[in-house]
Amino acid sequence: LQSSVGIVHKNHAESITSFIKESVDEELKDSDSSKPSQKKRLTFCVEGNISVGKSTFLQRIANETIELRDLVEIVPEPVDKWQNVGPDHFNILDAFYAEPHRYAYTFQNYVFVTRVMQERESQSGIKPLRLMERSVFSDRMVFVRAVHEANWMNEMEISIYDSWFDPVVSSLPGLIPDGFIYLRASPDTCHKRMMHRKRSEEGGVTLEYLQGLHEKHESWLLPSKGSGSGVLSVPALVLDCEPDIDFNRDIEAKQQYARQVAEFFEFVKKK
Ligand code: UDP
Ligand code: D5M
Ligand code: MG
Repeated sequence: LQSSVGIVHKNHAESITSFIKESVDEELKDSDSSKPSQKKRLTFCVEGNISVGKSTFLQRIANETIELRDLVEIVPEPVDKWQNVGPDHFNILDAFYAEPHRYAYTFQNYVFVTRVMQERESQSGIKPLRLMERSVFSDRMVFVRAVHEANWMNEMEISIYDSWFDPVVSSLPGLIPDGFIYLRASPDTCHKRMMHRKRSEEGGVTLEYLQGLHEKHESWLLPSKGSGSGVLSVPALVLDCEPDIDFNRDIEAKQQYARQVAEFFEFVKKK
């Protein structure tokens, strides 16, 4: 297992403009001056390609290791909400994959809303670290780019998305994490794990789609590949998830991941 702690390249979306950072800086300044001695609870977002193992990693290392059991609360991605929308129990994840041109924008809209709701609902936890599966930044930096490139969202839809993304994010500073944890594996490995998981909506998801998502994760979260021209500095821990872990047997690997997360927590806390 390899890891590196690096400063993520500041640029979480071309569209995240400097006023987002300014509003966050203001908020930190305010909270610093009013409650100087109160320890801030930290939030890390766990990022990575479809089926790399984010949910498994969160469940197994957070609940089953001494290093993290008392430290972290986990917030899974709201996939269940996407599979069950409104009184008709509409499955918008399925609709997106079945008719991407029709549903890409609507799906992004709902994904954003459900992530905001989850962030709010998980604010009151008491453990020192909140680990959330993905973020609005992965939506913007990975998926929106991918669906735009595939022409599933047209220029008008991208413009509408961008018209609200910056202002809404800047008004909700809780959406901006203190760190990212990037679970990294090859698209081939993610594809194999996805086929093994057999989520019914994902039957038509191709290796090529995963390759596109992989490249976007890499240029966003790998220090050596980022453009470095952005405004939002958040550190990232990169964890090699290429080797298959048997979470029931490979206790040592599980604990090594847990130690790395705990060390990253200490590193970010001191910043
Ligand atoms: N998985 C695996 N080895 C690992 C991690 C995960 O075989 O080291 C499997 C896991 O059992 C599941 C699939 O990969 O069947 C996808 O995992 P998960 O749902 O956690 O991925 P996510 O989409 O949340 O990243
Ligand atoms: O992600 C859950 C599923 O949801 C997977 O099929 C990818 C999809 N997903 C998640 N966020 C988005 C956005 N913003 N756009 C398009 N598709 C998305 P998993 O990686 O399995 O936990
Ligand atoms: Mg998951």
